[in-house]
Amino acid sequence: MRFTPALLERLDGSFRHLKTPLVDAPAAQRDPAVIETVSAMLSDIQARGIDAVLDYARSLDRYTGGDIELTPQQIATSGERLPADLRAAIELGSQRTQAFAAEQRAHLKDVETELVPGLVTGARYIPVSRVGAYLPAGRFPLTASAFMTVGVAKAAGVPTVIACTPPQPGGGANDAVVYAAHLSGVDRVFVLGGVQALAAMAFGLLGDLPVDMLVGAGNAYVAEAKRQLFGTVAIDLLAGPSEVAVISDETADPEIVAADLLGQAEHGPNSPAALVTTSAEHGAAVVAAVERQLAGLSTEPIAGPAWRDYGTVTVADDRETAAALMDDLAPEHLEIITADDAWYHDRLRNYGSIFLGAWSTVAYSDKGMAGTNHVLPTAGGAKHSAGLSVSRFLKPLTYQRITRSATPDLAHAVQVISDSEGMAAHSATATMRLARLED
Ligand code: HSO
Ligand code: ZN
Repeated sequence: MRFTPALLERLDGSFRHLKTPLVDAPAAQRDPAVIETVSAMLSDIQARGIDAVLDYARSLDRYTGGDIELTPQQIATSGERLPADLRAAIELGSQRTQAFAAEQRAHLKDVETELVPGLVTGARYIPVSRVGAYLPAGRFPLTASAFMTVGVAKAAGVPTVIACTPPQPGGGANDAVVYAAHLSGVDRVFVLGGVQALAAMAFGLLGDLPVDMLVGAGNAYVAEAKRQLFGTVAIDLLAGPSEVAVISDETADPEIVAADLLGQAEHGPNSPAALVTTSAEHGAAVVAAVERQLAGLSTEPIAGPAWRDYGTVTVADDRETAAALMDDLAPEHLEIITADDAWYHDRLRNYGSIFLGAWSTVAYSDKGMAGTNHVLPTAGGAKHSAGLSVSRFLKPLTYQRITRSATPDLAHAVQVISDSEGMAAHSATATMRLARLED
C-alpha cells in the first residue's frame, strides 16, 4: 500500500497528511536472500524427496522424528482439548464461512447456449481435484485460516484437501487450528511447516499424489515458495503484511476508528494502516485515540512500530477525492464509517473486502464470523484480483457440440482464416468435413 508520487500530483494539494505518508510497504519488495534460500530448498527437495523435507523439518522446525501425519483419531478429537467457548466459536465460524461459500457456489451456474442452430456451446464448473492448504501457526495461530482455505475448497466440491501446519513449541499441532480444519472437512493433516511443507504437497511427497493448488498464508518464505511453485501448481494469491484502511468522517467515533486501525496493525511491524477522512478534526481525534489505545495494548511492541512506520492519516477535501485516493491504495480491508456509506460502496472499485458502517469491523471477517473470506489481496493487488472464494477452486471448463447442419457455416470461415494464416492442417480439418457433407 503506498501513496504514489503520481497520485500526489494528480490530487494536486486537494488533501493533506496529518502523518507522513508511507512509501512502499515491504510487501512489494522481495528480499533476494529469501528468493535464493527458497530456490535452493525447492531444488534440494525436488532432488532428494521426503528425506530433504524431514531434514529441513529437523533443522528449521523442531521435528524430532516419528510420523508427521496426524491420525484420523487425533484430528477428530482435537476439539476435546479446547475450552468449550473456543470450541463453540470455532464451530460458528466454520459454519458461517461454509454457508456463505455454499451460497456463492449455488450462484455459479453452468452455461449452455445454442449460438446458432446446431452449435451448442457451454461451460461447466469443475472443481480442482486436490488442494493443499497451509495453516499458519507462528506468531499467531490464525485459527480461522482453515475455514477460508479447507472449508471453502470443500464447499466448492474439491474431493481431496490436505493441510500442513507447523509444529508448536511443545511439539504437535495447534489444537484449535486442527479442530477448525476438521470441521472444515480436511482429509489429511500433516505437522509440517514452512517451505518444506509447500514443496512436499506440490511434489506429492506425502504418500499421495501432488496437489493441483496450494492455498493459505504464511511468512515471507512461505509466500516466496508459493511464488516459485506457481506454474507447477496453482496458488490462491501472494499475501504480504495484512493491511487496513478506513474512510471515516465527523460522524464516526474516533475510538472505534482507532481500534480498527490497530486491529490489523498488530499483525506485524510492517502492517500498514491508513485513514482517509474528510474531516481534519476527526483525523486528529483518531490519531490521539490511537496513541492512547496503543499505550494499553499487549501487542504494542508490534502494533506501535507498525503505526509509527506504516500508519497514515490523510485529509481529503471531499468524498470524491477520498474515494479516488482509496481506489489508488486498493487496500486489503476497507472500512467505511461515514454519513455516505452507500455512496462510497457504489463508487469504490478497488478493495479486498469492504466493511460498511460502524458496526462492521475487519476482525469479524478475520475470525470467520462474517462468512466472507479473509484470504485477500494486499499491496495494491486488489486493483486486479479478488480474494479467495469458491470460484477460485472451480474451473469453468468449456465444451461444444456441433451438428452436421451447423457445419458449412463454421467450416467455411475456419478454412478461410486458416488458409490466410498458412495453417494447412487446421484448414484440412474443416475441408474434410465439408467434403463429408457431400456424401
Ligand atoms: N487479517 C488477516 C486474517 C486474520 N487476522 C485472521 C486475524 N486472524 C488477513 O486478512
Ligand atoms: Zn487480521
